[in-house]
Amino acid sequence: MPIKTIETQPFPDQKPGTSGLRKRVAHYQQLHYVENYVQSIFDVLEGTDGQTLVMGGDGRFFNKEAIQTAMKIAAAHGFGRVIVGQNGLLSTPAASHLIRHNKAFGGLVFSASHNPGGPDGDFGIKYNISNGGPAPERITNAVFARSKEITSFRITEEPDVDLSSVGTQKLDDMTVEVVDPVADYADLMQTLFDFAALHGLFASGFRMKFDAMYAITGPYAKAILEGMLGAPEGTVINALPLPDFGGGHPDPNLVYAKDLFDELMAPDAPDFGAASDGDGDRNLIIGRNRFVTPSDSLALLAANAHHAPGYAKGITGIARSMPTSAAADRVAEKLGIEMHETPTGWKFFGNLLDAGRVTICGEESAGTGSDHVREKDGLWAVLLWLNILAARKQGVDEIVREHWKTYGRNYYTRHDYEEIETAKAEAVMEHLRTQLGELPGQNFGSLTVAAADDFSYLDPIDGSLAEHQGLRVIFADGSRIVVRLSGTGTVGATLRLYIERYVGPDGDHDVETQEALSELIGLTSELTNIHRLTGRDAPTVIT
Ligand code: VG1
Ligand code: CO
Repeated sequence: MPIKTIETQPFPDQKPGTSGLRKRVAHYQQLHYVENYVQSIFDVLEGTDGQTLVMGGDGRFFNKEAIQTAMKIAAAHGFGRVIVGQNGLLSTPAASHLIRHNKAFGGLVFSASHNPGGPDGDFGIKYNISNGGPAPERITNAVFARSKEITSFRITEEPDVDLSSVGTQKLDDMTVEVVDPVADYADLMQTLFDFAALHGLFASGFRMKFDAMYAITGPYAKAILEGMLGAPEGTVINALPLPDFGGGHPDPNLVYAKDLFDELMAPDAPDFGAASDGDGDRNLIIGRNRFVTPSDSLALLAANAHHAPGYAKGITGIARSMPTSAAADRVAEKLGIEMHETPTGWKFFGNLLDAGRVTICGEESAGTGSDHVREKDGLWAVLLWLNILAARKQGVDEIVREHWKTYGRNYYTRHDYEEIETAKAEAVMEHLRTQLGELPGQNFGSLTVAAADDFSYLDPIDGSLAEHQGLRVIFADGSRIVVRLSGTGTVGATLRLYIERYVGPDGDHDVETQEALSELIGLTSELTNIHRLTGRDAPTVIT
């Protein structure tokens, strides 16, 4: 079939955010919106002729249509092969693995992650490079620039590819390989974890609940936990991926996974609870009567990774996003390994992982991962936790408490103010930004400001500079307030306030989190003037 060149008008708003280009579905459904964006990505890549691309998404509404369009543009652009998950499905970490495993040129991930799906929900497209990780800003900036001047795209007129069964087909000269989305990923997990020990754990009566939130991790969790590890059927709940995630919000936090939380806090609770997000890269970890904050989870996984065969030799370093609590820093210090503080978003970890400078990375937003892929990985974190529980023969609560007794506890919370008018959100940022210079040295109650700045990051590997990555107020006792604007929302602006206080090994580790942070929370309101400037009297989400 002929390849057609079709004229188009540029869109002004195809600027990728923290993790790809996310917009309302209706926005993506505009004529040529997908075509323009995909063509703009391909236009800035060099040497794509005959190369392999991986494609797959979290199964949300519009996944099927967008993937067909992208394959047709890839064929017209001269790619030699597309590896695509059956029915267009791949979790984000599985996509990352397939890119690496097949030495692909890159990949397209169709997802808006934790954002709601369905016709009124969100959609997203993200380009990943050959290391399996999200494209760095050098590429995303070039894509945005290209999208503002694009005048045509090229597309084959072949009919849609049948993605319903595994096998190889042709789309013009391009080979399309439809693969089982789970198989290679499950193989990778077996190289990292002691599956025999995990099998033994479940055989001994260990009870677990995994909430897949009607999103992509369902098939992965079913196959691995119930299929390979012998967990009883029903361990994985809400396992069938639905285009609208069952009408829910596939964000595994205490608000949207409240039922799971309540179950784990009940008297007859299972031993372990976990959940993942829309595209399978986030994780929520709750032990019986013990919620583990993602920042603590990062520190705990780093401190205990050696219990899993894949990390038995130890880890080389840890990286965390700047707003993530400093709990992991104490582990790195004790292990005598490198610690890196990067801007928010997994794309900043790629260089450090590629260079072997760090093994484990994490973010306060429930993302943890390692050098096995170049994305955060929800199920990986769950399996590492299980491996640690099996090896240490202790419960989550006991392990967390011992950790605090050794390293101290970083009380931590995030307050989100969602969908605020952009101008108002910017006014809050500006209000705090103008005070940064005069804050150091000032006292507020028991707190003294040690430093205040607008975070910037100089990548130690490629020397690139990322500026304006969040406002920080750091206190003499290690407490911190961080304020930044979200880069994944699709409507208005979301302000995130991150609040942290450190209590040493001998301090009180049993205070309720909001209570432990109340002085800092009050001070954050004062310094940002958030209530008056936004007209909101409380956050939308507290995690
Ligand atoms: C949020 C999180 C960030 C995460 C990003 C993508 O970004 O804060 O830590 O990397 O989502 O995760 P932002 O800019 O809204 O704060 V996912 O699971 O949505 O791909
Ligand atoms: Co995600």
